[in-house]
Amino acid sequence: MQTILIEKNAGIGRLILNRPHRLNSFNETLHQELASAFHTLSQDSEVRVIVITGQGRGFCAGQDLSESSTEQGIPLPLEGSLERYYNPLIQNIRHSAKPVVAAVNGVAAGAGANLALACDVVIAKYSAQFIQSFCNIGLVPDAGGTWMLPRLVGYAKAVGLTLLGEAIDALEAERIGMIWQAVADDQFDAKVDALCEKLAQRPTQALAFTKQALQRSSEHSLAQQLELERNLQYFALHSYDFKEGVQAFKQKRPAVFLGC
Ligand code: T3D
Repeated sequence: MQTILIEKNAGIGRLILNRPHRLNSFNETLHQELASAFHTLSQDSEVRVIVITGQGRGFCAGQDLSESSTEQGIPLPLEGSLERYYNPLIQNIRHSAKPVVAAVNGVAAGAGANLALACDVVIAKYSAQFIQSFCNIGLVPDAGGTWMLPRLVGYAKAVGLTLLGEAIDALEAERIGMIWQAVADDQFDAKVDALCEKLAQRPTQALAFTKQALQRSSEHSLAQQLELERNLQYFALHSYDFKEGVQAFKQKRPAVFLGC
């Protein structure tokens, strides 16, 4: 792979966007390689958590604006890039049976910001910034931003962020509920590792059901949601990890979950 580094260790699959000279913005190759690498880690039974992060000082600056120009220098929309790349990627992250962590090491702009927000847990360096920069170049937020933002931060903040296109830092993003946690730059790597190690040892199947339940809740009535919880719990109650969890509780020892 030219634009993605893949690391795998102790149940953690790490995808590192690797175009640091362009702040890891998406060109055709990165789109293709990220889709393929995400699929590979999703299918790998040894991987129980997937982490997406960036190489260098940026997380991801959205679509690469330098590569999509006509001879006249007018930006050419990547024909079909939403259908071909962004939309399936966001769906695959949301529906992944594994927890997906965005480790936001630096600026996340445009579709790069919304890539992070599509992940289940977002942890960011204090120095990282989130920018809904679409309006700064005459575009509409995409990659799921208009769906996720109002759900995360409410309409007032979502509309302010997307109409003004201003940067907010990680502490502010945490304060308004847009991300899970902001951490000091010098503690970032250790905190990301600790978070991922913990997630990799959780009951993976129950976590997948939990994601499913939370994501369906906004389109459900209470009655529908109660029924969904009951159905998912039926499967969880028959899992190895439930038996192990209860046994470990009774024996006063830490549970060793296998994710099944
Ligand atoms: O159909 C479709 O394709 C539609 C899909 C759209 C999806 C989108 O994501 S649209 C939004 C695209 N992204 C942006 O508009 C963000 C553009 N970048 C910026 O606004 C700024 O670079 C940042 C705020 C992200 C960071 O600013 P700063 O000052 O920290 O860094 P910089 O100096 O601007 O950037 C460093 C380098 O990265 C620079 O290259 P250079 O001058 O050192 O050779 C810059 O040109 C390059 N870079 C940054 N973002 C992009 C980029 N190159 C190409 N595309 C970028 N998006």
